Amino acid sequence: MKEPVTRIIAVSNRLPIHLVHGPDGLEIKPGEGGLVTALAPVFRNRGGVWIGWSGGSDDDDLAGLLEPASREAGYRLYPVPLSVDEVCDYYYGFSNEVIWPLFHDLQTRCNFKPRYWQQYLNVNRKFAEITTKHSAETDYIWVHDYHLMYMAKSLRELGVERNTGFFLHIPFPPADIFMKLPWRAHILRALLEYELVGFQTMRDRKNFIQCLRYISSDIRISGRGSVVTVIVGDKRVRVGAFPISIDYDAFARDAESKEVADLAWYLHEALPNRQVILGVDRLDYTKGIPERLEAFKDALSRFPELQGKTTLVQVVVPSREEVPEYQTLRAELYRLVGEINGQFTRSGWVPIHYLYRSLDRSELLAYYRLAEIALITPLKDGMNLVAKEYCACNLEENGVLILSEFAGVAAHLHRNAIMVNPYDVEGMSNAIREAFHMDRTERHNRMHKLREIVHHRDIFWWVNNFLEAAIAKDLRAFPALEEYMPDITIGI
Ligand code: ADQ
Repeated sequence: MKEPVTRIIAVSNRLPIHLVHGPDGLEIKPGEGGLVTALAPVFRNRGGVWIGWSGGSDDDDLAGLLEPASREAGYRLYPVPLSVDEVCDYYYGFSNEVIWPLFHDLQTRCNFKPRYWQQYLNVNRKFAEITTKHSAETDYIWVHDYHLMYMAKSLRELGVERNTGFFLHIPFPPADIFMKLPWRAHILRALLEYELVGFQTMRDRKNFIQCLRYISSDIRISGRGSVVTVIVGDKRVRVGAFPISIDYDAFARDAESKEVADLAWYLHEALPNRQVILGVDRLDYTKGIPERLEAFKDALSRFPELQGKTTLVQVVVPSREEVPEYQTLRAELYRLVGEINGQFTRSGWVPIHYLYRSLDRSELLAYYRLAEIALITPLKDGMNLVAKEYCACNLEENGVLILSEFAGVAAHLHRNAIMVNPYDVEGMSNAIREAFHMDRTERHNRMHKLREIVHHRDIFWWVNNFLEAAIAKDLRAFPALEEYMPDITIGI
């Protein structure tokens, strides 16, 4: 019989920090992205530990820098040092040139280099070794995302006994796409070494189970509902759908603050008598940004009543800028924005406001609050937290959500959003027109229901659901830091 779990250890590719070169050398900033946004409120002050790569080179001296970051974060941070070769082949190579495009159904973008796979195995083993060093048998090891699918198997190979769970933040592809992966059986068998494997949606879970049938005919499934037990030969793993969410109350409360309200008013005053259409994405080819710009262009051409009456504010957060494909995308976006603005701008009206930078929280929330329409059209997305954040911040309940059918979040929000196929430019353009003309009552009814759904299933609901399935405990079982772990330290 195993000891009861007393502490949670999160393991992810990146620590929830961001290293930047400032005038006085390296500085630390809080990280961005879905995983950080999702887990930070959960770990803060609960004695948690987070293990991951700092994002820097293996000889950075991080001890002095991580100390204050750790204090501020409210949980311990243990870095995994990675060499330049490891970053190249495990992170840029296997994770971002193989798994990322394949799992987003874009297999023609994959680069299946054998040396990437070898480095993926090496780095997963390194993560396993560092996790072993900083954990005990009573800890629950919660591994995040596609960079570390092999980690439970690495722990086993090291002969280490730990209770492990895995959550995949991106989609799991259908079998006919997944089976193109040269190392498909290795990945599937590695995932079977976790005690619990979580996906964003039931569709992802179904795809995973379907793939397992390709490697074994001896499969049994027991149980019903969102978490089932899958028995493959002598392996037994629990597999579930856990749609990730946001800290709804924090978003709604902050959106209500005077600072955000004033900023929202000021930003909208600069765009008088116009409906603001908002797009917010990381720079990534899966987010469907060029297709969205084409749709806006099509809408301006076919529905001239939108000219002068709508402004598309497209925010793009720089991401993976060292990768040539992302540089190409960035150039394409500049070209498209220039082309559309060049064609339609007239005195007093510029159709697209393009912001290529990370916004601070108040500014992001102000845009969420002021936008009459949110245009969220990824080609494929594990969940998409921006859609949920927009709803939480839409305090006036007058916003319309236009949403891609291929975002995980569509499973919950499809009834009250306007659903689109992100590959269908004319369909998206029609949706923009429909949103523009939607009357006040319908906007209110739809947004009210959307907000209820997001509120009901927030980030705490998500964590509790995962932990219930993993260790039959919820967050209340992990007391605030002051109660049982008074020293906040950073270990290297
Ligand atoms: P991402 O692909 O990063 O995450 P998403 O879910 O949209 O996608 O999260 C982006 C996060 O970045 C949001 O929380 C948002 O607030 C923040 N952000 C966006 N623009 C910003 C800006 N300009 N300035 C500051 N912050 C900004 C991956 C998967 C998703 C999955 C998440 C969580 O690809 O499908 O939803 O993990 O599991």
